[in-house]
Amino acid sequence: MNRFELNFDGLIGPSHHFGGLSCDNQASRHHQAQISSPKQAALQGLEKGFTLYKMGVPQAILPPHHRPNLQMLRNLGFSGASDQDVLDAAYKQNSSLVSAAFSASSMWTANAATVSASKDTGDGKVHFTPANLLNHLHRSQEARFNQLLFNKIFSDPMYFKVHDPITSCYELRDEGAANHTRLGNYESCGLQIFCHNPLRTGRQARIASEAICRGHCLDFSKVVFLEQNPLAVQKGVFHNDVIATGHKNLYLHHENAYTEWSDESMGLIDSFQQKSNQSLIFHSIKEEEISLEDAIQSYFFNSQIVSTNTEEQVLIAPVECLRKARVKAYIDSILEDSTLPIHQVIYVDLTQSMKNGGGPACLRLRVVLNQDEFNAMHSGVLINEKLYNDLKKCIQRNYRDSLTVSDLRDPQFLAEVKTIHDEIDALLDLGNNFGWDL
Ligand code: SUG
Repeated sequence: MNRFELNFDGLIGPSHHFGGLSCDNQASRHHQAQISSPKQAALQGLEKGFTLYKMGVPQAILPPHHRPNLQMLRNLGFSGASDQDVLDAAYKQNSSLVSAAFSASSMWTANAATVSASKDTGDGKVHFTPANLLNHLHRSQEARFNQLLFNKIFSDPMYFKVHDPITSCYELRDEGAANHTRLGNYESCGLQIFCHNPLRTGRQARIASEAICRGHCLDFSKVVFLEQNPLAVQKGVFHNDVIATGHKNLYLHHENAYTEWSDESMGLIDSFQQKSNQSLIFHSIKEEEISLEDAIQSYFFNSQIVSTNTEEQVLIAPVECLRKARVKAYIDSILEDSTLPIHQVIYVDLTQSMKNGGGPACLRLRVVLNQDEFNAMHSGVLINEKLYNDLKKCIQRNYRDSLTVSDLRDPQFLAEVKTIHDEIDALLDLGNNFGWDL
């Protein structure tokens, strides 16, 4: 049965703003306190998903998590007779806590979970482990809602296994698929690449990835662990998908992305290729071709590589790549290079998400499914022309054109976002009052 990759894009929520909440993420830091446009952000993200859908790439949507997270603020000791009182009390003390409670960061679904295809798992099920995202307060609140969503969308235990997030402690920090790439065709067991950062400030710990591999019953002889290069991390590579991208048999990465490729890793890659009779392309891009700085500023490596319905491979790159002459020239050279399978490039405008450090690949979670698995999942989240039009109308009608951190205290805004979340959940057919009692 033919398997395919279904991309889940995170719909950008109505409270998208520039909170400066991720200190290790240059873009988040640089755009702190600027005026955002939630409407533009959500339309840009939706347009990207619909563009791929029209090219024959299966696409689905994950809803924005409900904000504000008042439970988190109450847990931090803020109280009041009304929800607005709680927000006001928190804002008076520390506005960044209110910013975190309103964060729309669930849009970056590459961090929602690690997903394993049923061809790769010991029990033949598709496995999901929601990421604990414990490195930053605003992101740590995503784990439970993600688990609820996966349980709802992939509810049939015959095909799917949704795990609890890995225990939330610093040694086990996990940021999901942004640090995991599956290589190989979809009809046999793939090769898994997991990347980690041993520094205390790093977002992914190797032992968390190992725990996920055990939970997903992956074959360790087909798992490669790569350590992020501290130099790259220091320059702003906080997730692996900022410095490498892969699809099927191709892995593009910067020459300075990792500390070293150990003999063990090389041996596993060789043995995978021999045993599976597949050749993988590990394409290393040199510093003089694209510098680390240009890679980070353009987010070239955060491009998605997708297969269309004609089996063509297309690079979905952020428009920021057009502004760096060397990056643009490199992309042109990829299209000319007959040893690489990419035939086309499409530049997408995701400026609003990019200003918080999220490019095309950050906004999507890949799930490889066969037809039976696809038939068993919740179909309300699948993009089609009608859902696209309905979501677009909802965004155009309800989302604000501009938003600042101080707008988050507006009592009108509190009522506004609740209505929008309910409307989106209804469009995705998630059921009455979905997730509000979490
Ligand atoms: O975790 N930015 C996100 C960006 C995540 C990008 N994801 C991947 N590379 N897969 C982060 O740093 C900024 C939010 C703010 O500052 O308001 C933020 O959370």
